[in-house]
Amino acid sequence: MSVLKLRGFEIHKELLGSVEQLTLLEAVRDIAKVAPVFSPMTPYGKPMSVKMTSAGMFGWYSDSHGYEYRRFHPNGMPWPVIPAEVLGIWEKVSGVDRSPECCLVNFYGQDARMGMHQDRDEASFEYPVVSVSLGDEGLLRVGGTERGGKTDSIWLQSGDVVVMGGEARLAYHGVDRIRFGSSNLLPNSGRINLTLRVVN
Ligand SMILES: O=C(O)CCC(=O)C(=O)O
Ligand SMILES: [Mn+2]
Repeated sequence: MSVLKLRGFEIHKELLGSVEQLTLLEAVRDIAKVAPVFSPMTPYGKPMSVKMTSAGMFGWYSDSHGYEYRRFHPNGMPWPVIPAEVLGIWEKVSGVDRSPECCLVNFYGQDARMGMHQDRDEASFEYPVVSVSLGDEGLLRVGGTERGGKTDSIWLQSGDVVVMGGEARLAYHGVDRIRFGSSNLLPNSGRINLTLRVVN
């Protein structure tokens, strides 16, 4: 376990051991049973390559009208609660005394990627976003607060946790690609990323 800093992004390498990763994976499967993953539409009219669902009071949602947090899954059900194991990670690394209200679950298949963006649909940016990686390695690209500036990249492995707070809270970031099949955690490969957010 070690902590790296990259442009204000705090990367806790190997924070989660293999047993913790398996426990989290089970918890994610339980979330997806109640709140199945779906491909949100971007405001540009193309479905995202990453499949998503959420846990918590709010779930992140996107369609042709834009991005927003919603209280209900598209199937009309409230989102399941954020698993205790996930809240434990937040308590360990977030450095704040408020609980997250959204755990966004991203699933990356072989060709999925996430374009450079800022996380700015939350009411306050004083709370960090905490990101947990499970499964295949993903190439995280991080920049500054202006679109199109200089960037750096780092491979995230299963069990790595990234805290995006302070100067990094509004920094551009994205996932260029994954190394499909690089981890044995998911039987059919792929990458899962959880992001924890204080929404209101
Ligand atoms: O998958 C990742 O590592 C980052 C995900 C992300 O930036 C997001 O969900 O907003
Ligand atoms: Mn993000």
